[in-house]
Amino acid sequence: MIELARQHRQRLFEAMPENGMVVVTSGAEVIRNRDVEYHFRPQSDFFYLTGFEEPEACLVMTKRCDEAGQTKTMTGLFLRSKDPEKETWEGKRLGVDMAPNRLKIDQAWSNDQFESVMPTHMAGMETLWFSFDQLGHWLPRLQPMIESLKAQGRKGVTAPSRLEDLDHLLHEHRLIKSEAELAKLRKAAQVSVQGHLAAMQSVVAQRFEYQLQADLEATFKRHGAKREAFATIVAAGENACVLHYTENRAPIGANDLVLVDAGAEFEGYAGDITTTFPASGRFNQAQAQLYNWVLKAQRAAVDVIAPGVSYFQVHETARRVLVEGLVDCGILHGEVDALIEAEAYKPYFMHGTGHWLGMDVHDVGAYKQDGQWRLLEPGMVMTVEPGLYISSEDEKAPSDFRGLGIRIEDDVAVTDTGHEVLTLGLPRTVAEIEQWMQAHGEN
Ligand SMILES: [Mn+2]
Repeated sequence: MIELARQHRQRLFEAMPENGMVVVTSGAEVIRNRDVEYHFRPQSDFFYLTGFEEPEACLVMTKRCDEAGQTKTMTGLFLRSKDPEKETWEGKRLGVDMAPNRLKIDQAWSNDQFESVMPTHMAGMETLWFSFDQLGHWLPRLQPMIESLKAQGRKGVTAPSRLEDLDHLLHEHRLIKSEAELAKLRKAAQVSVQGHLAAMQSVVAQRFEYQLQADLEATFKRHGAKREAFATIVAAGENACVLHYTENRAPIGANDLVLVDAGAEFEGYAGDITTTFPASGRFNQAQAQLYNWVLKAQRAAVDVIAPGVSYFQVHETARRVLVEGLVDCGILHGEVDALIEAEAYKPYFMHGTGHWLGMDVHDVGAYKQDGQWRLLEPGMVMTVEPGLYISSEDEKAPSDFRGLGIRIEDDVAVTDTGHEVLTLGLPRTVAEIEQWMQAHGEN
């Protein structure tokens, strides 16, 4: 990741105007309760540009045009100092001396030098770039430095005159994945596949949702994933109608479908898969009928993914098939176009068909440009995850469908000629799932 991060900085330097300074923080540890911290995970922008995982570190990049008209770049890092006592308790720190060599950067300073070192690098800069998601973090730190540089105006010192949101620049880079990044995403996807197979294998009626979660997450770890990419959802029966259900405490009913939405994080990159399968290993008639429509929608949406296709077309394709399915199941009545126009499907399909995927599970990058849904380009990676959710209290829906929640999700990369599904290897059709569960399941 260190070399990859160096390439990412190189690309950012090329895109930055001269006399600009970028600052990016890794973030701080957060207390969970009393003296226990949440497991630390650096901000994705920081990890993308450094490959460094310690908290309380700050990357500084400057691109300066010197008196001779030469462009000079500098990459520096503020980080925690070595501290033998703290390291005994909390783990090793890289430290200032080792950082330049190890991280392939020009300079490193300890965090307590921030106030003294920053102004010398900030002097003469025109633009300061940082994430406007962190205005509250940066403004109080940078304001006194800008003021003190301005106060030295008579000595010829100049202070930055512009603040820019780094997100606009950097997130466009992060949206387009390099071959090395795609390799990590493929690995995250394939580890995620293994986890889902483990959950599917271990489902038995009366087990608890969290027991499937345990099998799935253990499999992620066994394959080298450091953590989950987001909170695992294991939702049995009508719990599947709660889109971000993470409680995972309920027992699984004998006739339930189980919806699992989970992904592994591998070397900073996320997988994101949803599977839906019957606890008994057999779909009943209504479950199979609804499942087949969601699968048809999902496959139709994946099929349209190619360079030049509008992001929205993926959603539109899935939505049309889902509405056809809702009519076929007797849940909606009327003509498909009119039902789409009236958004009659919204109670049953209330989310988008996917999102960008990368270091963040809901990855960065604009979905629209100049008010238009953007066109897909090679190197973009997205999820495709249509679903149908029929509330158990929906008295208009035929009773067999009530309480069913079904979503099917794969991770798809846009290639030069079309697309590549990164999450292959799961049984997906009704027949494939039933056969697989009969062969491998604990039922
Ligand atoms: Mn997703």
